[in-house]
Amino acid sequence: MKIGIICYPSHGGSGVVATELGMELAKRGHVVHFISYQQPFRLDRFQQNVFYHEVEMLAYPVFKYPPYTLALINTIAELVEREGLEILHAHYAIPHSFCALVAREILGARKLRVVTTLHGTDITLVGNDPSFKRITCYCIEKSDGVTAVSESLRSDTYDTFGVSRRVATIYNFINTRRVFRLPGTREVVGCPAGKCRVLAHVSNFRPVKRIPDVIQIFARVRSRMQAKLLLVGDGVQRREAQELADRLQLTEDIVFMGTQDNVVPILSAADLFLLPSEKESFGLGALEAMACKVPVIATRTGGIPEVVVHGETGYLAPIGDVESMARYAIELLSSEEKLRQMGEAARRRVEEYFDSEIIVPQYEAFYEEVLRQPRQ
Ligand code: GMT
Repeated sequence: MKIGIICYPSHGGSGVVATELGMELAKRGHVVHFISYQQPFRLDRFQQNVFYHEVEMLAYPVFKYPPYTLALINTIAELVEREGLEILHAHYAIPHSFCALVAREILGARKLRVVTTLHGTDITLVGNDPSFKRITCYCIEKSDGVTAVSESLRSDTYDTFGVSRRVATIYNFINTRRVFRLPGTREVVGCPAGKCRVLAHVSNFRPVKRIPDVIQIFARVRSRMQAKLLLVGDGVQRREAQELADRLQLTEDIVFMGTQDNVVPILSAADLFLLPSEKESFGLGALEAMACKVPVIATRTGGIPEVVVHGETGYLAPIGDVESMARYAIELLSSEEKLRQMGEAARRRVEEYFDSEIIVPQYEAFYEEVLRQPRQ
């Protein structure tokens, strides 16, 4: 198949999933064209069947807001015509799905099919906002195929938009042959195994991630044992997080690592992963940690319970219940055997349910089904 993938290029779950999917599809012989304003950071362009097209935009003083979406529509339309694309796969409804649909309309391309993957905040925050709700609803109704990354997001989509069309759940995935716990990265962190525990959190530091809760949980753990917290990512809550770390006199023990392209060496140094989010349609960071044999302590929200099994691959607690999450963390970090068992169970769960070998064929089957159906 000839597939166009439209995604965000920056550090964020939807862009990562889109990029990994495109590269896996290319390995399976499909021709994949990525379209974005910047090269997706995980994209390896030196690969057969992989192409990248940057959206070019005229900067003109009359534009108060640069009309990126129009330039994106134009790029998509040109590419569909030039390369004979059969599928446009938009990751994140706003604006990607809408742009794909308009490009198709401009071309009058009868055979072209538009698939939209909903990732989370495009439904629960952005799409739900009155300023985008009608357009998001239109995208869901008019796409030829719609997928959501968890059952929870699928049901949120029905509840929020009252749509009657089919939304398929296709979970996020990891290539477990490439992502696994690396030896020897603990030394880099300066926290010797057996003497000091390492906790990690990876996110975009937005309010939904509840970064202050991450720090409060860590503060309780640190009052009971030698430990370090690795905070990977950047965003609006970073300053607040730094101030809280200073106030709690944890500056020495919390490492702000900033945005990182490759989180595997960092996760490989960790004993425990924290994800106390307010909303989380899936929690790709938790899945990456589990692939590195790191148990997860998270909130019982959105799609997290579909990923993390309470008592088996980690622990779940209500949103904001810092005390319970800290109690679970202390209990787990106090037992080498329990940590090892849960880490192994976490890895097994990723291999059994979320491996690219299981999930990517589901996308291929979905494309084939959509190509067979009459246009929406
Ligand atoms: O919130 C983020 O981390 C970014 C956001 C995105 O679109 O890049 O993540 C959403 O999509 C990820 C990939 O499908 C999911 O793993 C995240 O759970 C989801 N974030 C939220 O629902 C808040």
